[in-house]
Amino acid sequence: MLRILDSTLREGEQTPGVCFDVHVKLAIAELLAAIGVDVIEAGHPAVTEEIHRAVRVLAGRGLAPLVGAHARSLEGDVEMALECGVGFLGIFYCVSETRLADRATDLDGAVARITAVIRLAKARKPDLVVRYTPEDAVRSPFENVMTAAAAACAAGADVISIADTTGYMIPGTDRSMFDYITRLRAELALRGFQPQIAVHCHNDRGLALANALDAMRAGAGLIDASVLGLGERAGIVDLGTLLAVLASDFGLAGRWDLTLLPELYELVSRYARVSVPVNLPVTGRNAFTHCAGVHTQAAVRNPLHYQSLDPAIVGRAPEIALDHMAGMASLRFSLERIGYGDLPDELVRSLLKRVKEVGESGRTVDLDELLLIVRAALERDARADRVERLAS
Ligand code: HCA
Ligand code: CU
Repeated sequence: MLRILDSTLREGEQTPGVCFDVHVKLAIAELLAAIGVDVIEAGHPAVTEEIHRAVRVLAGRGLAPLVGAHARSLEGDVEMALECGVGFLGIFYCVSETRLADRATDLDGAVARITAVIRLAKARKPDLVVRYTPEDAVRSPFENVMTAAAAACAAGADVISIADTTGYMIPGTDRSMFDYITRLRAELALRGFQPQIAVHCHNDRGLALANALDAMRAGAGLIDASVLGLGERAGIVDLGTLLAVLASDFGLAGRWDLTLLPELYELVSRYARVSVPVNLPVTGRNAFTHCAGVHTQAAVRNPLHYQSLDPAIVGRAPEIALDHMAGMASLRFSLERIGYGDLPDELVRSLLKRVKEVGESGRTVDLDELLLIVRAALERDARADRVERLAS
């Protein structure tokens, strides 16, 4: 069964300037649990005391998802994570020659360290789910990744995560995540190991989601994501988009409560002080808003003309924007929504002119402002009528 790991509280907190208070982390974790993610990566306890405390609080909360800690391949980090009472532990260590040389070690040294901490963790808590991530796996020599991954499995790791740490992979090329995971699984199986494969895709080239889906197609069973795609540099896979695509296009409708996504995004956006881009798929303000006259005319009849994703899956509805692109259809649609569905054509045309003028100043007219425009026009007409009557 496909599982989702949310890393908003770990990778997401690596966004410059982002730091959530413990009570905010708790609220985020509760929403993630209600949505139905499988693992919440709560933080790296060795980084600060506050993170240590937050991981402990979250792990002790009895949430349905597994609560996980991130740890370097150091006994001290692992001890600290275990102290927090987590059910999931992610350890990482690089395996590329240049990175190993930087650390004054070699592959044997890396393997010794990785296996020692995995054995320690498993000995202390046998039911702990342990993930080993060869950092920057996809740019490291494949044989090194294999050696470290196989050794990690032999030491008791349950999950091997393939990290595209720099967002390097491109579907359909010789840097394909599908090919990578397929080969990794086959070679691990030849050595007698069938761990769960996770994937952690960075978005430096805007391809994180495409690569994650590619990995899934090759049999990866755990996908990392974060709210707003928060994370180092361009971040990772956006959770909302991932879940909406899985629900609507991969037969997983009903698996998650996606109607809670807007609330989750508002919460994270507010406390991360990172706004939700208006054009972010699924949760962005404009994600289901039709604008140009030609589009709205068709969309008013049938939203599917210009929509392939159903907004109802996240509890939203199609919307119509009124700006300089507006046409009679979009205006009539909006007038109906404010109780003025029966105005004569001539008046609607003059309202449209006014709406377009406002639009030209670079604004959209929302329904509240439309009401003001209608009232002003009706008063103007009433005044004109009075003047005419007085004159006759
Ligand atoms: C990091 C790097 C990491 C680790 C992923 C993992 C990456 O911030 O430590 O441990 O699974 O992208 O490689 O996020
Ligand atoms: Cu990362």
